[in-house]
Amino acid sequence: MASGTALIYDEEMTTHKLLWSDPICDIEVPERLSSSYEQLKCYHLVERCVQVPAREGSEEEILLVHSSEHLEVAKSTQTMNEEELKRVSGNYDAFFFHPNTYCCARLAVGATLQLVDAVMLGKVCNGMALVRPPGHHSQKNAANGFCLFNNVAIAAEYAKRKYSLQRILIVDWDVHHGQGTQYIFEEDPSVLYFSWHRYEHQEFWPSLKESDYDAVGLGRGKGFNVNLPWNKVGMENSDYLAAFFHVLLPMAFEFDPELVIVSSGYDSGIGDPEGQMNATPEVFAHLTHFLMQLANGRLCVILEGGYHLKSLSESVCMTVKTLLGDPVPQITGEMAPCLSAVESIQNVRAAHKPYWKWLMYEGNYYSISSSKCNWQMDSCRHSKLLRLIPCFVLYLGIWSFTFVLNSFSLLKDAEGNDFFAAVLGFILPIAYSYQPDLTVIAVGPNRSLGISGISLLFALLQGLAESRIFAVIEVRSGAKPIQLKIRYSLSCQLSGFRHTLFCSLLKCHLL
Ligand code: Q9C
Ligand code: ZN
Repeated sequence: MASGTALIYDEEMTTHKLLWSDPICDIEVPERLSSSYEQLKCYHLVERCVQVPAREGSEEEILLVHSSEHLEVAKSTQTMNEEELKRVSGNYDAFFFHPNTYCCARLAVGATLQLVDAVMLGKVCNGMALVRPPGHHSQKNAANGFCLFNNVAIAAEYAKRKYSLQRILIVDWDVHHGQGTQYIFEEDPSVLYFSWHRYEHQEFWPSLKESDYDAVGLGRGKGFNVNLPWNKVGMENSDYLAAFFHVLLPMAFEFDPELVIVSSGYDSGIGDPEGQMNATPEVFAHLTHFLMQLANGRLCVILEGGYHLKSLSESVCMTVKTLLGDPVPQITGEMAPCLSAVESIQNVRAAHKPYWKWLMYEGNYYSISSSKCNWQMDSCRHSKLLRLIPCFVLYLGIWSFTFVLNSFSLLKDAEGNDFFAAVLGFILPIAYSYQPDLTVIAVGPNRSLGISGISLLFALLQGLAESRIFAVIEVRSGAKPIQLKIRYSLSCQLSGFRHTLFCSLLKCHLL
C-alpha cells in the first residue's frame, strides 16, 4: 500500500479577491488560504508532507462537468475592468470576479486533479489540496456561493474516466449544501454524494427544497444522494459523530468506494459566522480518521468553505495531522446527539431504507440487542451508567464485543457488513460516549470475523484513547498467530484458554 500524504498549495490562489464592497461575499478572503498554510508550517506539518505542485486544469477537464458557455464567460472576465466584473458577478448568487479569478479557478481544478493523480498512481496514500475559489456550489452553467468551477465534481468525473473507477464517495462536510455537486451526480449511481448542511427547514441559504433528506437521487442514481439537513444551529461534535455512525459510515462501507473525495469546508466548525455550529477542530481529526478506513486509504481532501480564520486553520491542521497518521486527539464534552440531530438522522435513514441493505436488515440485529440500542440515541444516560464502573478501561473487549458477535451468530444471513453496521451503530457510539483512556479488545477463538475485519475494528477503535489499545487475542494452540498492523498498541496473544476463563482472567486484572 502507498504511503505518504500529499499537500498542494499555490500562493497564486490568494490573488482572487473582492474588489468592491459586498457584505455577502466579503468573508471569502485570501487569508483563508495563507493563514491555513502558515498554521501548517507552524506545526511542522508542511515538511512532513509530500509537496505536490498545482497545475492549471485544462479546458477539456473543466468541460467534464461544465458547459462551454460557462467556461467562455469565465474566460472573458480576465480582461474586464472593475465595472464589467461587477456586472458579470451580479448575474450569479453570491459570486465575485477578479481579473485573476479565472486563473485561480483553473489552478484550483488542476490542484485537485494533481491530488487525485498522486493518490491513484500510488505516489502517496492520501492528501489535501488548499484551493480557492472553492467548488461545491458551482453548477454546469453557473457560478454560485463563492464557487466558479466544481473542483470536486470535476475530480470525481476525471477519476471515473482516467482510472475506470466504478464507485467514488464524495463526503461534503462543509456547512452549506453542495447543491452543485448534487445536480451533477444525482442520476449517477457510481458517485455516492453525502452532504450535511445547515438547513433550518429551508430557511438557510441556498434555501432549496432539494437540499432536504428526501432528495435521494434520480433514476439510476436513486439511493446515491444523501442529504442530512441540520434544522438547528449549534450542532456539536456528538451530532457530527452520530451522523457518521448512523448514516454515512455504514452506507460507505456497504458502497465500498474505490476513492473517497472530501468537499472539506470548515464552516461547519466552531466560531464560523456562516455555520453557527459548535464542533471543535478535533472532530475533523475523527471524521478524517474514519474516512481513512475506506477505499484502501485513498482519500483526497479538498478545501471548500471556512470563514473563521483561527477555527479554519486549526481544523485544516487537525485534518492533515490525521492524514499523516498521528494519533487522533480525544474528544471531550457531551456525547449525546441533540434531539433535532436525531430527528434528521432518523429521517434520512427512513428515506434511504429502500436502497441500502444495512438499513433494510437493521430490524434483525436491533431487535436482538434492543435493550442496548436505546443507548445509542441516549448516550448521556448511558455514559453516566458506564462511568459507575470503577475502572479507566472501556469494557468493550469483554462484554459488548462478545455480545454482538454472539447475537450475530443467531442471524441467518449474518455477513461482515452486518457486523460492521453493529460496530458503527452500537459499539462506537458507546465507546465514544465513555471516552476511555485505554481500549481493551479481546478477540475470542470462535469468531466469524476474518483478519481484515479484525483490523478494521481495531482501526475504528483507534480514534479513541489517543490510539492506546490493549489487544488480547485468543488463538487455538497450533493456529497461526494473528499479525495486526497497528501502531501505538500493545497486544498479546493467548492460546489454549477457554473463553470464559479468559474473560474472568481479564476481569480480575482490570477491576
Ligand atoms: N443571502 C462556501 O462555503 N451566502 N460557500 C449567501 C445570501 C453564500 C458559501 C447569502 C455562502 C456561500 C463554499
Ligand atoms: Zn460552506
